[in-house]
Amino acid sequence: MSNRIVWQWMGVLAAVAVIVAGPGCAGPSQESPVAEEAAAEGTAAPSLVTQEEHEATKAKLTVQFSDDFNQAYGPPDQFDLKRWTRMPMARARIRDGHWLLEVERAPPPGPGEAVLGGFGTTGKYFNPGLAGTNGAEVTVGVFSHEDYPEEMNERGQLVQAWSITLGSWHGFVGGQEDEDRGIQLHFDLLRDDGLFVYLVRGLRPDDFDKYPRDAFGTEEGRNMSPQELRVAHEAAIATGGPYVTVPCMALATRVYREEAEIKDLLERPRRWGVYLTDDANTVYWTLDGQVMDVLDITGYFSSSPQSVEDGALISIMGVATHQLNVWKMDDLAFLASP
Ligand SMILES: [Ca+2]
Repeated sequence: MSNRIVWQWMGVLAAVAVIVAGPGCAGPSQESPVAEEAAAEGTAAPSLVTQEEHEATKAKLTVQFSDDFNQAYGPPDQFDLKRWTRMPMARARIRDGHWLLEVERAPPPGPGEAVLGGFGTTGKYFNPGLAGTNGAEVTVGVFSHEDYPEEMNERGQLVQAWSITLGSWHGFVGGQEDEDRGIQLHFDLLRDDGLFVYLVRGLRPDDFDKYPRDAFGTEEGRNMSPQELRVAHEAAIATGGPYVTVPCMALATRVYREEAEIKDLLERPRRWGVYLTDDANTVYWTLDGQVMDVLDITGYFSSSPQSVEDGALISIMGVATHQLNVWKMDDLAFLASP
């Protein structure tokens, strides 16, 4: 493993601390602070992406990478380690035409210390400079883990989190170098609390002056209980727009509280997508092809063009607290405008 990946892994651990402490609740956010600023300066705000625009654009994209996982890779790796770089703790297998991402820790079974792992593309994808439109889609099926006594469950504990990150490094958003750039779609399932879906980007120093902030990473936050941190996080989300939640800049947050809607999202295969369009000035995510949240991020990638001059790395990661954690995925595709 290169020093660079080790260093990045330290950043990942910071992200996990946030996930385990538990984020808060909110409805969908579609604020666009950059657009607001542009309006204030008297210039036209870039138009955001409609469902019709997404479908028309997507129809013209070319597939740069795809895998339906119908072909097993065989021993010793059991996975395509030419196109993928394995990160610590992670294993992959192909079973019944699906990609199983496994992250495991030592016994005993049941909820305990959070473990994380995943795979990042060995090479870069998408257009140079993220020009035009670039996106990734993958179907995520049912998450599974080992059996354990039910009484080990605790309210608010992390059940599982999954992420897809498009950026200049391998791993989660959080703890990168100043010049790194990346965006991430991830969801966290907290027991008896809800499913939280976040669209985030890397933090920039001036974000702290521009946006509301929760208590993660603050001096006062260091003395807070997990519950107090959670209340502060919910207050930041309740502002309805982007907010700083160290180590991320949260652009949009959706929270699903009802058991039926959580099951509907996690207990049958759903297709999660994340796109950059308008030369990476706009980011959005899709669920089963439907546009969910669209944000203007003008200036974010263009302030470090060298970070994505050859395209971006794509990482798919899982975090969970069981002994053996398995995410079942299928039909991965990376798309780019010609
Ligand atoms: Ca398949």
